[in-house]
Amino acid sequence: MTSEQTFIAVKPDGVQRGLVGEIICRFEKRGYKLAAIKLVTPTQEHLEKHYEDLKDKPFFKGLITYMGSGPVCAMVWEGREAVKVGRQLLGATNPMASQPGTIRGDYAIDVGRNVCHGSDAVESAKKEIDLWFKKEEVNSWKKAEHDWVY
Ligand code: RTP
Repeated sequence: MTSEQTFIAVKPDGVQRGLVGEIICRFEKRGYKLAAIKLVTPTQEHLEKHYEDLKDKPFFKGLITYMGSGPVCAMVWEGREAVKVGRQLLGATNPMASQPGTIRGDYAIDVGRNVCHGSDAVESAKKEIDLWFKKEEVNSWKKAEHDWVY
């Protein structure tokens, strides 16, 4: 089985609204493995790097200000087709077009406050993981074969 990693972030509005647990739950229940997690308030410089592809968009400045307005829960999730399925779990960028049952389709109505971010390709996932995490913060672990519950 080919396994890959994706970068998923709960944006400041998602953290403020107490949706971190719900979002973790959806990835865990789908069968993905949490490889890294931290709460961080990103600097403007960091966000400009993260969103450098969007620097000419009219919403860029507002996006950077909003993303730096409070803590973001940054995560790395691992498993089969994690990038593609991660985007499916999140739903469409514009929540008005997101299907019910997706995170944005269940919890958002505004494209500028769409609760979460997910890498859009394997290559961008690698770049984003390198930007947000130090190597030693990303855990490589196997699900144990022991019974942990007696
Ligand atoms: P994300 O990076 O957050 O996962 O979003 P995405 O790939 O689905 O979409 P992208 O085009 O990269 O846009 C990044 C974020 O910018 C905000 N946005 N605002 N018209 C607007 O006001 C507008 N369009 C995009 C959204 O928060 C989007 O997630």
